[in-house]
Amino acid sequence: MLTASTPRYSIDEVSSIYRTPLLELILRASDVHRRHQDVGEVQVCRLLSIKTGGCPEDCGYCPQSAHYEAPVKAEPLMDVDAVVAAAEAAKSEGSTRFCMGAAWREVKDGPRFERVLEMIRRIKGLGGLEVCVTLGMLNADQAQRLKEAGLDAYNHNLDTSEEYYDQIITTRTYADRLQTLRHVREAGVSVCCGGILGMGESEDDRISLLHTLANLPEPPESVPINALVPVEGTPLADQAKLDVWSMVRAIATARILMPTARVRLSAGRLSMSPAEQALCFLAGANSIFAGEKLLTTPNPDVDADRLLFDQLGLKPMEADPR
Ligand code: SAM
Ligand code: DTB
Ligand code: SF4
Repeated sequence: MLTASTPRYSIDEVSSIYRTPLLELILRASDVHRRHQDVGEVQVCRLLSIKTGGCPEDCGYCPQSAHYEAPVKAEPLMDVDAVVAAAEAAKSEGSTRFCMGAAWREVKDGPRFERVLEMIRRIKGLGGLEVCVTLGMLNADQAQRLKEAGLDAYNHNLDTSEEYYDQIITTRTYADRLQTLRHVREAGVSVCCGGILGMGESEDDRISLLHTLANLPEPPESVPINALVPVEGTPLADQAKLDVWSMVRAIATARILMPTARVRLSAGRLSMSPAEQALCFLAGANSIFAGEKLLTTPNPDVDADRLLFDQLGLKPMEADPR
């Protein structure tokens, strides 16, 4: 069983929300947002790649896959002190969530996993930061150990629809992804799960992804919506740029389907104007990644985002682990 036994939403319902005339869709999403959350608050999150490149998976979008010749230098797992220093810097710049990513297919028990657990304990010890990691597939015991170390959230994206998945990734299945999400949920760690738009998928694929996310046994607390960042050397390097309306539609639909979630306007902001980003916030996005780098690709710097927040009258959200 992939999703809840009684789906919360039918595919027709999701499709009709997604295909609502755009301005009406934004107004509806904005209304849902206002009824469930403070629309003036946006969470500021910081990403750090703690282990970069050389990944055995073949995700067609990813510059960290060892299958492609992208301009990313492979680096071993970072030292705990360096990661804690980066978390302290993120906190002093105003982030309230720190997300560490590793280019692993799955977590393997042993000294490297122990090191990640130590990173989590030390960063939680700083106070004021939600801690999230994204390490690939996990078993139930590993999810439990992450919880015990103090982890707040685990990011594991479904990325696209089940129907389109094998066009993008062949080294794992959709069912593998769903199994890890189950382990995370069962360990009591909050779920961060979303996808990427602009990989050549159809509108029906986007609707199907949103339908799956909203029908998970419990909806994710955090839903990152990424626009593909095309990277030279990867199979998706020459994809046409995503139109902003699709991004706005996906964000608005996610907001209507998952009213209490953080919907994160994730990768791709560097190619969006301030006005386009404002439309995404209006459609219900209430979280961003800040700082000049995502994992390996560039992102707007902290000053650009401060200016954007000032212009739009947004304020950064306090930490609230969920
Ligand atoms: N290896 C782990 C995994 O795949 O679950 C964790 C790190 S992986 C880089 C985290 C997420 O980054 C992916 O699931 C994908 O959604 C996103 N991502 C990677 N490359 C991207 C790109 N070029 N553009 C947009 N999002 C990307
Ligand atoms: C997510 O959905 N987006 C982030 C985070 N979760 C880990 C990653 C975006 C990566 C973009 C490509 C890169 O910088 O390597
Ligand atoms: Fe590896 Fe994650 Fe990149 Fe896929 S998205 S190649 S699993 S780092």
